[in-house]
Amino acid sequence: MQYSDSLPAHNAESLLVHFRRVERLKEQATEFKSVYLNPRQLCDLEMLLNRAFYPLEGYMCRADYESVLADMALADGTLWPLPICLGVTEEFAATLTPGEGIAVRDSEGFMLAVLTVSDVWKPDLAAETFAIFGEDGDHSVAGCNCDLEDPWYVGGRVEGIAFPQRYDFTDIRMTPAEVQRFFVQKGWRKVVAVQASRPLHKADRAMLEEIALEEGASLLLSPLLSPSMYSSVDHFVLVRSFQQFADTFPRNLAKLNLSPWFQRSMGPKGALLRAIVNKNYGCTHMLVWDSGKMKPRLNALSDEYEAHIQWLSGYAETTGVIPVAEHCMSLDKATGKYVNSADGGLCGNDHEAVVDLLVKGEPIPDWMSFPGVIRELSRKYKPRWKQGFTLFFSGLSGAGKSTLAKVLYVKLLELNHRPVTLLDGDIVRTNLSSELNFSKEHRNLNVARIGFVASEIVKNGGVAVCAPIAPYPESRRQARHMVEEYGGFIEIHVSTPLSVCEQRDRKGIYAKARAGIIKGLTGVDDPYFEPENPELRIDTSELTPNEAAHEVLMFLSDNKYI
Ligand code: PPS
Repeated sequence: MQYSDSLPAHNAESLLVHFRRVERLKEQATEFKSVYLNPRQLCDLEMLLNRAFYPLEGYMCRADYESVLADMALADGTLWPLPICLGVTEEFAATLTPGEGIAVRDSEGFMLAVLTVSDVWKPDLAAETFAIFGEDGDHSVAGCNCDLEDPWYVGGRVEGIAFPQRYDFTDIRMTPAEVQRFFVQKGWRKVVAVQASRPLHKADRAMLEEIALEEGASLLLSPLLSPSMYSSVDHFVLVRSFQQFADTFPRNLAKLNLSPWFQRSMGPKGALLRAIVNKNYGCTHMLVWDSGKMKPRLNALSDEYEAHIQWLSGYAETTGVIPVAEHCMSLDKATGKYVNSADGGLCGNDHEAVVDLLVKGEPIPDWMSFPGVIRELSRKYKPRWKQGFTLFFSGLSGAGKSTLAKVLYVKLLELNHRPVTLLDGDIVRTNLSSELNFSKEHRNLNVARIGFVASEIVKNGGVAVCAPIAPYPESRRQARHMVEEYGGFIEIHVSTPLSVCEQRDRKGIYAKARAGIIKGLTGVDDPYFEPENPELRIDTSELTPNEAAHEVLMFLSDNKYI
């Protein structure tokens, strides 16, 4: 369906169209097909709409895409290193005709833009990966940032209706035009863009001060977000730590901004795109981190890093952004200050060390970080005795999980350190999973639900005591993964042998299974996969409930949870 012959011109600062046009598009959209964007695609759309991807006026058409892969330039010759494409399913692509409008929506269905289709094609993903990375590319990465295995691409001009809705930190989210205007107002003619995916500390502060001085520039500080973690504590901790870090600079030296740019992990070409984006925010320089440097290392920049900086410098005239390499800073013990250690010595970032000390509950030396940054980080990285944790008992029916869980529930309440919640198999099956049966799929779902509830409890500093059979490793792993984002996960295999469980048979369930009255009982005619690396293994055959509970309490105390 052809919905418009002549598209109105975009305004310079964003791809958002006039409200009269928005009204018209909304009327027409009832007949449009829709695409729903994932969090990464939403970031890309926002970067198109706010013109961080200037001069792009929409998703790349096929000619631009092919030219970008072959020559690192758009079809008109403008330098552009990476594809910015909209990926859709083959099924959806087959329904599209050039000229028609597609409603581009967020996951809730809110229409953010209309895309006028110009091209629809099937990309050769292997060729795309090779063009981006060369030989050793990761084939799971595609330029469309869609989660489709076999995407088709749709290119075309975009008319923006609204920016994606963001509710967090709205006071530090500025568009490229706003940032650039801020620089002009302040008279900042040179600005170094500093993006980082980890909190910054005193060594970083000293390095940035030195770079600013050397270049005669101010700093634009931006935490690098991971779109999928948008709702997690990490996101908030990172941004809040950046706010604290930015506050340590004089006002005329640094500005904090949150942009929808996310780390693409697309090698040198990703860094080149970042240079173009930074130029669109009004920056003149950009700090390029040495991505290989995770741990403290002996001074000397790696050859690979130097080559990367040189390669980027080759494009500085075209992008208008000069890449700046990291400085190696090391602590001068006499003065307690960081100095450039280009002449030798140990350097590296202190973040891991700060986190390590926080988790151990040890004080952070003054020279390492700032009180405000530490305060923010200590909300996430708590010493173990302040973290929430989950006791996750797994074992056969009758193994003693519930008894043990109940004893520990009472003992932990008695200690009164944290709120304690008991998620016994029966409680969960009655209140949370009443519609589930005992198939593999439903058992895994049941255990995943337990993991989710436990992670919410742990997130808020509580203790969850769980006691499902949990016969399958995949859902136990999933539960661990969910909980460990926020605190401790202690897996306890209650390894009482089947013969003992069957002998106890308090519920008469084994007798029924042997008589064929119930089917699929774990241990009888349904599998139990033993945990390979549980924190504890307890066989209750020879232990009283109190003795077994004591073993768990000893573990908790040895590991500083209590
Ligand atoms: S699972 O596998 O983790 O989802 O199981 P769970 O939620 O812990 O539920 C186990 C309790 O349900 C009763 N029951 C069965 N267990 C295993 N297999 C079959 N087929 C079955 N049918 C009912 C059983 O009494 C379990 O309770 P516990 O406390 O473990 O004895």
